[in-house]
Formats: sequence, structure tokens, C-alpha cells
Amino acid sequence: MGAEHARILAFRTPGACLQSIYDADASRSKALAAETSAPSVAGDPLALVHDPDVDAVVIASPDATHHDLVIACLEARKPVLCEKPLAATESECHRIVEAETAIGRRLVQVGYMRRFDPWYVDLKTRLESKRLGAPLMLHCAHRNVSAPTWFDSRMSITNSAVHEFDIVRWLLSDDLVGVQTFQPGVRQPNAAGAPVFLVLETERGRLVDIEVHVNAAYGYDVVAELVCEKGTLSLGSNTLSTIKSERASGAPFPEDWRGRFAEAYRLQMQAWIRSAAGGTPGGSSAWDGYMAAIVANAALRSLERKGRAAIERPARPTLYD
Ligand code: ISE
Repeated sequence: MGAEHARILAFRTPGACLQSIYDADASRSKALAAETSAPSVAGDPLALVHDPDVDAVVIASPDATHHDLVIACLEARKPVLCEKPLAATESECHRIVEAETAIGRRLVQVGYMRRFDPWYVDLKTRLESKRLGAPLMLHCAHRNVSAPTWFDSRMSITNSAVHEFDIVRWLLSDDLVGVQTFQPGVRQPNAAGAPVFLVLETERGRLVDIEVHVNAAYGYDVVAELVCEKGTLSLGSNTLSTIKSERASGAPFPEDWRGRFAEAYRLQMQAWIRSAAGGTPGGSSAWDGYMAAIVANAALRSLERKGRAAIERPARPTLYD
């Protein structure tokens, strides 16, 4: 994802200048710098954050490294776009919220890029036109082609379902208050690669179900169907083309999220660069990243203990109003 963001910055974001790259594997950062014409390669991530020629930072490193890097950006007072999840644990996310609140200025944006996806934006616009009345239920599916063997059910929640938690809160302008996690046909909770099925309740009484199936085989597919009082709204198709062949008609699926959400990633970067040049970041805030982590933790508790888990909602600092 880091290389993808670097290419978007270098080739598809007017007004942005890709200044420096750090990768734990130095040969990769050198190759990427050559490809994108970035003038500098950093030998250490903190050196990149503190480089006076760097005005703003994109973090796309392993989840466990996010907290320290985001805090370093806050200490340097540099706008930061951090890939999801905001941090590896709920308490780390909370510390980021506290640090940003202490500064009193929004500097953090979390890379929940779906908020910029034209299909999701269309769904929200139509919902908010109120033609179909109030939303009642939302059915979501998050399907990946395949996942590595170390991608266990906990990761299906903390790394994949978090996208759904964020987009559901944004789409419905509602908070999540309860969750129950199921694993169809699986006796062993947390079995690697097994599907996870979650049922969530919102503060305003809507019901949401989310299927996360990371070994769905047929393609990368993200589904959302919103059931309202007077009709339904479904997320548009994943692809642009229809293939007719061998007496059948169909649309090809992307291999992964980079294809499906290419436009969302581009629009997210453009908006973030504009805000980094002097403004408040849009998209998902550190508070939203913290909320996604709280929901993920409740879903994990439900997976382990079986049964409904309440989702606590701490008081929101005015910085995020
Ligand atoms: C991955 O990390 C992503 O962020 C993708 O958007 C998501 O679809 C995938 O399931 C995650 O593992």
C-alpha cells in the first residue's frame, strides 16, 4: 500500500511533491524513489518525519508501528495520513486522540478511503435525499480472493471489518452500540481464514449485518444493501465493463482493494493534500479511527465469549464536532 500511495502522490495528485521515502527494505525504497523521481530516501522513519523538507507524512507500515509514527508526526506538528487501522490497539488509538486534543488542532486523517469512493458517496447522497425514507437495515459483505495463513479471524475483524465499521457509522450518521460475532460452521473461534459474520445495533435502532469472507476465491467484492422505509439502495457494481462470452454475460472482479478502490484512494489523497496545505483534514478523523478500534474490540470479545458485546462510547472531545 505504501508503494501505491507513493505512486498516487507522484503521478496522480496535482500540487503534491513526493520528497522522501522510507521502507524497512532499503532496496525497495531506492527502487520506488527511482520510479517516482523522489529526491530522497530516508534511512529511518523518524528521520523522514523530522526532515525539514517534508511538510506532511503518509504512513503505510505494519499496524503495530502506526502509534509511534503518528505520535512522532503530531510532535513535529505535521499533517499525517495514516493507513487503517489508526493503531494496533484501542488504548494506542486513545493516546493518539489525547495527543491531538492536547495540541488542539486536527492533524490526523485515517485512510478509511471508502468515504471518498464515488459509489459510497452516491449511496449516502441518495439516502440523505430522504426519498426512500429512513434507513432500517444494512447488509454488508467484504470478500477477498484469499488471505495468508496467518490471517486469523481476529485479523478479519481488526484489519478487514474495521472498514465496514467506519463506513457504516459514516453512511448512517449513527454510532454502533452492540455487536455479536458468529463463525458459520466453525467450532474453534479464531480459525484462520474462516468467515466471520457480525450483527450490530446502532444507537438509533438500525440493524447491520456484516459478512467478512477473506477466502472467497472468486474475486474482491464489497457489497452493501441499505433497506429503507420505502425502498432499498445497493452499492453500484465493482467494475466498468461487462464481458459477454461463451453464451454468458458478466463483469470481471478486481483482484484486490487497489483495483476496486483506485478512485477512492486518488480522491482521498487529493483531498488530504489540499487540507495539508492549510486546512482541516476531511475523511476519517483520529476519533473515527478510535471508534473503529472500540467496535473491533467489542467484536473480538463477542467472538471469544460468544454472545452480544456492548460497545462503549466515551465522550467525544469538541475538537471532533
Ligand atoms: C486490507 O488491509 C485492506 O485494507 C483492504 O481494504 C481490505 O479489503 C482487506 O480485507 C484488508 O486485509
